[in-house]
Amino acid sequence: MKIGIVGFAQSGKTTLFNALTGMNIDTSSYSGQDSANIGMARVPDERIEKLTEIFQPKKKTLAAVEYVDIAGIASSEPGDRTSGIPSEQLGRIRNNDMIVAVLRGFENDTVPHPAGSVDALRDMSNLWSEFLLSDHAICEGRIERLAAAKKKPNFTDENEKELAILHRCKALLDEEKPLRHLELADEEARLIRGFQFLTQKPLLIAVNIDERHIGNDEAILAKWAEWSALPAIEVIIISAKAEAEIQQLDEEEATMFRQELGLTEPVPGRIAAACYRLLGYHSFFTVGEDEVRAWSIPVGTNARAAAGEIHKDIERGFIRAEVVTYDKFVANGTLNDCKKDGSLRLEGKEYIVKDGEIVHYRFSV
Ligand SMILES: Nc1nc2c(ncn2[C@@H]2O[C@H](COP(=O)(O)OP(=O)(O)O)[C@@H](O)[C@H]2O)c(=O)[nH]1
Ligand SMILES: [Mg+2]
Repeated sequence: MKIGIVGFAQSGKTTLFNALTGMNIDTSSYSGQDSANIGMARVPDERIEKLTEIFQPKKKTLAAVEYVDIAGIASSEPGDRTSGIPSEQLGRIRNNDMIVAVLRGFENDTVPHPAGSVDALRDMSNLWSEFLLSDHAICEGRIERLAAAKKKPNFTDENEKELAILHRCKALLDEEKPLRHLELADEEARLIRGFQFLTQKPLLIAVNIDERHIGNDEAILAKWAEWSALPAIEVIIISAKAEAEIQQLDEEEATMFRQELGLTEPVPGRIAAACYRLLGYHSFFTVGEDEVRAWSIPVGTNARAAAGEIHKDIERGFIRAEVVTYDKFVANGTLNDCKKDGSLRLEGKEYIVKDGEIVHYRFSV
C-alpha cells in the first residue's frame, strides 16, 4: 500500500512523515526541497501484541505501508491558477494508492504560510481545485489525441470505448465533480486506470493543529462536515509536531507526554486505520512459535487468494484453511481448544477471509 503525503509548503508534511515512520528528516528550515522522502511504517495492531503475548514467538511481524512525503507545492494563493502544481510533483502524487492531504491549522509566526494566513478550509479547496484541474488537463489531452487518431486505420474499438469514457470524465470535471462519482463497469475502469486520476483516489484530510488546541477535535471537525460527508473522504485532526517529538521518546516517556498533552491514540495507528478503511483493506493473522504475523488483504479476498500474500506455493497447493476468529481464539488460548469447541473451522478456497481471523493453511506442493 503506497500512500502519498501531499499539501502546501510548511503545512507539516515532513513532520507528519517523521511521526509515521520514526525517521528524523530535518524540518527546522524551509529547505525548498522538491524531491520526495520515502519510508516504510509498520501498522500498529493491538491484536498482534496480544497474540505475541500468547505465543511468545521468535518473531513478530506487523503489516507495513509505504509513505511518500511529496514536497514542491509552493503556493495556495486563491486565483493563482496558472502556476498550479509542477507536473513532476503531480506525477509523484498520482503514483500512490491514496492521498493524505496535510492542511496547516497551526499558527506560528516563525513559520511563514505561503498564502499569508492560516485557513485550512481555503487551502483544501485550493488543493482540490488543483486535483480537478490536473485530471481535466489529462482528460482533454488524451481526448484530443484520440480524436486526431480517429481517422487513422489503426484506431481500435478499445480506443473508441476509451474516448467515450473520457468524454464522460470530462463532463463531470467540467462541473467540478470528482471522477469517483463516475459509475464504471470493471472493463471501463480498466481502460482509464493507467491515468491514475487524482479525483478517483481515496483522500484522508489531516488538519494539523497546534498542540495548544489538542482536545478541541469535535469543534474543528464540525467545520469540515461538508468534506467528511463526501464518499471516500475522511477528515482527522492531528498535531504533527507533538507526535513527531513523541516518536523519538522511549515508551514510558511517550505515555507520560501523551497524557500531559491530552493526546489519545498515536497518529501512526490512526492514520493507518483510516487508510485501511478508505482503501477497503483489512488484516488476517498467522500464528505459531516461529512467527506471529499480520497480512493485509482487500476486503472480500478469498482464502486461496489470501494465501498468495504469504507464498505463491500455498496459493497453488491450497487444500484447506483452518480459520478461527480473533475473539474466540483469545478466549480459548490455544488452537487445540478452538478445535475442541468447534470454533476452529475448516474452510475451502472460496471462503471470504474476515478481519482479524487467524488462518492456518493446509497445502501441498
Ligand atoms: N506549532 C506547530 N508547528 C508545526 C506543526 N507541524 C509542523 N510545524 C512546523 O512547521 C514547519 C514546517 O514543517 P514541515 O513538516 O517541514 O512542513 P512541510 O513543508 O509541509 O514538509 C516546521 O518548522 C515545523 O516544526 C505543528 O503541529 N505545530
Ligand atoms: Mg517537507
